[in-house]
Amino acid sequence: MDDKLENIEDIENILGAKSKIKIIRAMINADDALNSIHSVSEMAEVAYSVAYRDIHILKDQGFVVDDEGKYRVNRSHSLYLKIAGLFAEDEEIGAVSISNRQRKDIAKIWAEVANHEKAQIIMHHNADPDAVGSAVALALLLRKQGLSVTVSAPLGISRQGRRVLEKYPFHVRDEVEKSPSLVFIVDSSSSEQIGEPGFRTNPKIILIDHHQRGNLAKDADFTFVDTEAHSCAILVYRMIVCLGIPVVSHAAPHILCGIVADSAFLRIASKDDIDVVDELLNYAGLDEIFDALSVKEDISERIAKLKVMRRVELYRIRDLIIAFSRAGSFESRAAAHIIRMGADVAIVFNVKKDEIRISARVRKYLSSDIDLVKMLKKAEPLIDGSVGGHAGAASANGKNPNRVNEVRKVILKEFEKRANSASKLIK
Ligand SMILES: [Mn+2]
Repeated sequence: MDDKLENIEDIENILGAKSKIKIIRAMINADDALNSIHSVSEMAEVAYSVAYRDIHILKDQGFVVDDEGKYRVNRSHSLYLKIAGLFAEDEEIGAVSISNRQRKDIAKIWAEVANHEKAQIIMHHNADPDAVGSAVALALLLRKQGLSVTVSAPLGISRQGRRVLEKYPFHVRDEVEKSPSLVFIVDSSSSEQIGEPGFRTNPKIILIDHHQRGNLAKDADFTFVDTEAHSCAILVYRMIVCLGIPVVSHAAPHILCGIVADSAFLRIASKDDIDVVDELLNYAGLDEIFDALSVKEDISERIAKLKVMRRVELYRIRDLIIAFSRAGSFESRAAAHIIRMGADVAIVFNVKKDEIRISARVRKYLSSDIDLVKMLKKAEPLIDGSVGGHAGAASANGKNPNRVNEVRKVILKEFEKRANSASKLIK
């Protein structure tokens, strides 16, 4: 056993899958070890030393010694082998580049997954194609690993999301499991977005998301969050590719729907998005995906948008046009619509009896300059709620709907400070 181990197969042959579980656990727990391991041979050395030290434990676990004195175990590839594979690859895996930090996040998540037989996946309110696509692709991935999986949208699915599910059918429930042991939350940053699931158990929570970190990132046991990613679906794709689990051909349409929808039909796609789309187009046609994502606006949505336009109140600060309005529904689409009509910033309030939702958008070229999440955070205490989203498209949900005028003032003040100039109401 003095020979230098050269690859994963060698490690497997000599140590067997069970010891790898221990090795990976040890590696995951020892931050330094994990961060310093860059190559297969380095990993093999760690594996070798752990195995050597723990031979008696390995024997207890059912390992057998063969004629040549090598330790073997009658067990085929396990999930841990997949995790081990994570650290055996170069920086680039397939069409995705992934940092050591992210590999470690994925490894931790999958080491936890291995402790469970069931998983519950939850999407945010009015789930969009990225939430749906991420949840379904993740469900397929977990099922491939032998878990029984429930996907739920407790606060409803958007029309576009429903259309994706019609075209690429997958059973999504309204209700969440009451006693799950493992819960995945996808494409959401704050607990307001998923409602109160009312679990009777205290499940392990895993968050996969691409929004700025909110309270869910703090509360989750494990996170895989990349705020640079344009979609959550591409994060699920990275997991699939990194783990080498053969599910891409089935998950491809759902992942594509998420990437295409969240990149505004590829208009704001990154090179990473394009590379992954290119790869996934081996399994589904782009015309098919565009068709799955195209929904005609229904009459209630068109009326809502037109009413929002009627209620617009405009302010000007230097060359910036800021529009405030109110909507009874579709507030985020209404805000996007106001931007298309010519405003630089649109903030739409949906004021209910004991709840308020705020949706904010900024013109694309300004989003590197204006951070709407930071702006809305100033209003957080006024609405007794929380803010989520991205610099260019953010939203807030709160329990106090009575201080809309103050919220508007606070937001205008922020813009005035920034521009060093006062706002003027445009009549
Ligand atoms: Mn998304």
